[in-house]
Amino acid sequence: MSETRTTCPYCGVGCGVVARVEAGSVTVRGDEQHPANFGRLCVKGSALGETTGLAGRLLQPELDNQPVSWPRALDAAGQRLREIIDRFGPQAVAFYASGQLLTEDYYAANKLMKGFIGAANIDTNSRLCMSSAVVGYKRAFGEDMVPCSYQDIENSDLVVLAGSNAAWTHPVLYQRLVRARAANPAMKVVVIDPRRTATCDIADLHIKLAPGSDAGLFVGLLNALGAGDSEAQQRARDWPVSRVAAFCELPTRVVETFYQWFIAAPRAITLYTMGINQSASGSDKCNAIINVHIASGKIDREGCGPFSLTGQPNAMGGREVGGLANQLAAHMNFEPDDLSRVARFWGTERLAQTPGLMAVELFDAIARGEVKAVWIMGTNPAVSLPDSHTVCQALAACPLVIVSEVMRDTDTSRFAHVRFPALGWGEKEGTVTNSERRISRQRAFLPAPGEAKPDWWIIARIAEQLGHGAAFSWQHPHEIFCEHAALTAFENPGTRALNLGALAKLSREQWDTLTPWQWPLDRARLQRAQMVAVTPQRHGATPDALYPFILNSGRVRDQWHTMTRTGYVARLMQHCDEPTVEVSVSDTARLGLHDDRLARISSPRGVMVARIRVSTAQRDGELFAPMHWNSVFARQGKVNALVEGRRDPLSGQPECKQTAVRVMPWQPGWQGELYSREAPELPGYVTWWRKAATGVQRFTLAADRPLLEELMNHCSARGWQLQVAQSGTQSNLLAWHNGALMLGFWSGTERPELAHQAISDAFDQPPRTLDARHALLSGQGANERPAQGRIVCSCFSVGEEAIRQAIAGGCESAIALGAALRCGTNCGSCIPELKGLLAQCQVIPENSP
Ligand SMILES: Nc1nc2c(c(=O)[nH]1)N[C@H]1C(S)=C(S)[C@@H](COP(=O)(O)OP(=O)(O)OC[C@H]3O[C@@H](n4cnc5c(=O)[nH]c(N)nc54)[C@H](O)[C@@H]3O)O[C@H]1N2
Ligand SMILES: Nc1nc2c(c(=O)[nH]1)N[C@H]1C(S)=C(S)[C@@H](COP(=O)(O)OP(=O)(O)OC[C@H]3O[C@@H](n4cnc5c(=O)[nH]c(N)nc54)[C@H](O)[C@@H]3O)O[C@H]1N2
Ligand code: SF4
Ligand SMILES: [Mo]
Repeated sequence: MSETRTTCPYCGVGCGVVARVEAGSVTVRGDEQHPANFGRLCVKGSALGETTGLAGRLLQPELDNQPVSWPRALDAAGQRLREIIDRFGPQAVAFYASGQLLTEDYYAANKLMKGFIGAANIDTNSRLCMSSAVVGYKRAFGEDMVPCSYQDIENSDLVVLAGSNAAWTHPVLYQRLVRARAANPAMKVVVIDPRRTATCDIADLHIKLAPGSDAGLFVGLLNALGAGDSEAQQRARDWPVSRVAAFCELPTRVVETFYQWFIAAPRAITLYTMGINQSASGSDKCNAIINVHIASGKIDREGCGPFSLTGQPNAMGGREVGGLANQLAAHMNFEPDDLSRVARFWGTERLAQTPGLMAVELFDAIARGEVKAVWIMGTNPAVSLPDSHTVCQALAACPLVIVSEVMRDTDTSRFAHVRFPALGWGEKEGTVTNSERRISRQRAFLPAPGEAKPDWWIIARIAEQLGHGAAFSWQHPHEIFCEHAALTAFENPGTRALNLGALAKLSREQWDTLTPWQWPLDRARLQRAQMVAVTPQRHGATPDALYPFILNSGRVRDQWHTMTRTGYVARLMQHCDEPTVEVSVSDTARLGLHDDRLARISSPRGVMVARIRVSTAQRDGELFAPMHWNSVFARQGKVNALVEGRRDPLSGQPECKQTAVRVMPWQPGWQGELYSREAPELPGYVTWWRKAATGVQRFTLAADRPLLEELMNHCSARGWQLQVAQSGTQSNLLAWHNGALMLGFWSGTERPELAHQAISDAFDQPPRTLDARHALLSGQGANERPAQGRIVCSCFSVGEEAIRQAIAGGCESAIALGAALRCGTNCGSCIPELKGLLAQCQVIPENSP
C-alpha cells in the first residue's frame, strides 16, 4: 500500500487528491491539506480510481494504423515534418494543444513551435474556453492577471455567477459557496443564466436573461453606478434600466434589484465562465464585468473582484507558458523587446516574429491546404470545435496528422497518420495551475503502461529529429519547470507580474515535494486598472422560419468533455446516459414533442439526435444540449455538428452557446437494447448510444429499418446458437456459444424495460435452468431488484424511485433524504436535484427576487 499526494485532472478548481494503490487497485480521497478543497472532492474526482484501468488505452506508437516501435514512429514523423517544412516553410506546420497538458509539456510544445520550427502556429483548446477572459484582463490590467482567490468568494457580501453552472462544473468551489452562504445569512447570491440550472439552487435572484445579452446588463450597471468621465462611463449613459430590461428581456424590477444589491453590497465578486466567454463579443462582456468592479471600487480587496473561473485543470499554466498563438511565452508578447528577450533566453535565431493561427482559423487553413501538418495533443477537436463536419473534412484531407493521446480510438485519432501513446493521469509528473493562480504538483503513482511516454518527452524527441536536440536535452520534467520559471524571471524587474523566479532554482527533491504555491497578486497593476468602453451586442445567431430555435450547449454533472475517460465509468454514466435536449413546456406542447422520446435537431451545418427532456428551466424558443457525446459514444450525438464557427474578433473564441436550429420529433420504427461481449459493427441506419457497463458492451438503439435479421446473420456466421422470440412489434434474441452468453438484443416500439443487472450478470454466470433462460430472453431476471429509476446521487447510487418513495414516506428535506438514503451526503452535487424532487411540480418563480 502506498499513498501519493497529487492533483485532480479535471476542472480548474484544482483539488488536491490522495491516491492510494493497494493490490493493484486505486482509490482516492480529497487531500485535507490542499487549500483548493481541504479534503473535499466532487463525484468526478471521487471516481478517479475507476478511470485508471487500461481498457481502450493507446499503448504503442502507430504509423498509418500499424503498431510500430518508438524509433520507427519518431523517425517517420520527423521525416514527414522535415519534408513539409523544407518544401512549404514553417508556416505549413501547426500544433493544436490543450489546457489539460501539464505546464512542462506545454512549455516544451510552445518552445519547439515558436522557438525552433519558427512559426507561431500553436494554439490550444483554451481558445474555445477562456481566450476572451484573457483579452478582458489584458485590456483592463495590461497583463493576464486573475485578481481574486477562492477565499474572496467565501468572504463576500454579494456573489454574482454569470454564465456559470458552477454547481456542476466547479462543484467543490460551489460547495464552499454553499457553506459560506449558510454561515452568513446576509450574503446574497445572484445567478445570471438563460436557463434555471442547479446553480440557481442557492440563488436569491436568478436573472433569466435573453441569451447573449449580458453586456447590456453590466453596461447598465455601470450607468447605475453613477457619473464618471471615462469613455466607458459616458457610453454607458445610453443604457438606463428601461433599455436594459428590453434588451435583456427582463422585468424592470429584476434589473433594479440586481443594481441595488450590487451598489449596496460592501463587497461583491463576479464569477464568470462559458456563458460569458463563448460569445462573438465575449471579450467585451468580460470588460463590461471588470468595468463595474473598477467603477465601484469592488476590486483589489477581500471579497471583491472580477473572477474568471478557468475550466481546464491547467488552463492557467497554458497562459503562463504562452500556449496561445497570439502570446509569446511567460506573459510576453510579439513586441520587439520581448522577441529579443525570448530569443536570447532560448538561444535561437528562428523565433517566430508574428502571431500564428487561432483554433478555428487554424482548421480553416488546414481545410484550404495551407497548413499541411498538424500535431494534436491532449484535445479532441473533431468533437469540441464548432462545425465539426468541416473540421473532420479538414483532418481527412490533411497530408500529415499526428495525435498524442492516452486513448486509442477518439473522433480525432481516427484521422491520424501517426499516433503517439501518452502517459495519463497518475502516470506522469509535472505541475498545473488552478483558477486562483495556485501551482500544484501532479505526481505519478502508477507505472508507465505499455510503451506510453510523457508528452514532453515525445516533443523533445521530435525536436531532436528536426535538428534542435540541444535545446531540448532535458532528462526530467523538473528541469523543464525550472527553465520555465527562470524565463518568467529573466530580465523582469517588475515589468511582468508573472514571476516564478522563487521557484527557478528548486532542486529535484524540492520540486518533488513542492506544496501548492500561489503566485502573488500585482497590486500596482490592479490600481492602474482601466475601463474599456463597451457597446452591448446581441449574439450572432439569426433564427428564422426554418431554424426558429436558439440552441445552447454545455456540460452535464458527471461527464468530462468528450468522455474519453468518464464515459467508460458506469458510476458516472448513471446520472445522464444519453444526449438530451431540454425544451420548454410550451414548446413541447406546440411541437408535439414528448418527454423521454427522441428528437432530431438540425442546423444548416448538421444534425443531432437527442432524447427530449421537458423542462421548466428553459425559456421558450430555446434548447439546451450537452457538449459531450461524439462518434465513439453515439451516432449523431455531437452538438458541434450544428454549431457555426462565429467568433469574437479580438479573442478568436467561438460562440458555442447560441446556434439557430430546428427541432422535430422522431418516432423510430423500433427501439432496443443490445448487450454484447464484443461491440458488433452496426449498420449506418441504426442510431445508437454506448452505455458504460462492466465486462460487457451495452448499446441503446433506435432505427426505422429492422435489425434482427442482420444480428442473426452476425451470430450464425460465428456458429453461435440462437434463441429468438418475436411477437407483434417485439423481437428478442439471445446468442450462446459453448454455454456462454455472447449477445442479447431486445426491441419494441418503445424502449424495452429490462432487468439490466440480471442481463450483465448472465454474461458472467449463464443462467442454468431453461426457465431462467426464457426469463432472460424476455428481458427479465429471476430476482432483479425493483427498478431504481434514474440515478440521482452518483456517490451512493441512489435512484429517483427510492427518493420518491422516501418522500412519500415522510422525508421532507434534502437533509432527511440524506439521513434515510445517504443521497447528497458526500459531494453534495445532487442536492439541487433532491430539492427539485421534493418541490416536484411546485415551480420556483423565475426572475423574482
Ligand atoms: N462536469 C463537468 N465539469 C466541468 C467540465 C466538464 O466537461 N464537465 N469542463 C470544465 C471546463 S473546460 C469548463 S470551460 C467549465 C465550464 O463551466 P461552465 O461555464 O459553468 O459550464 P457550461 O455548462 O459550459 O456553461 C455555463 C452556463 O452558461 C449558460 N449560458 C448560455 N448562454 C448564456 C448567456 O448568453 N448568458 C449567460 N449569462 N449564460 C449563458 C448555460 O445555460 C450554462 O448553464 O467547466 C469545467 N468543469
Ligand atoms: N458546443 C460546445 N463546444 C465546446 C464547448 C461548449 O460548451 N459547447 N466547450 C469548449 C471548451 S470550454 C473546452 S475546454 C473544449 C474541451 O474539448 P477537448 O479538449 O477537445 O475535450 P477533451 O475530451 O478534454 O479532450 C482531451 C483529450 O486528451 C486526451 N488526454 C487525456 N490525458 C492526456 C495526456 O496526458 N496527454 C495527451 N496527449 N492526451 C491526453 C483525452 O483522452 C482526450 O481525447 O470543448 C469546447 N467545445
Ligand atoms: S471540483 Fe474539479 S478539481 Fe475538484 S474534484 Fe471535482 S472535478 Fe476535480
Ligand atoms: Mo473549457
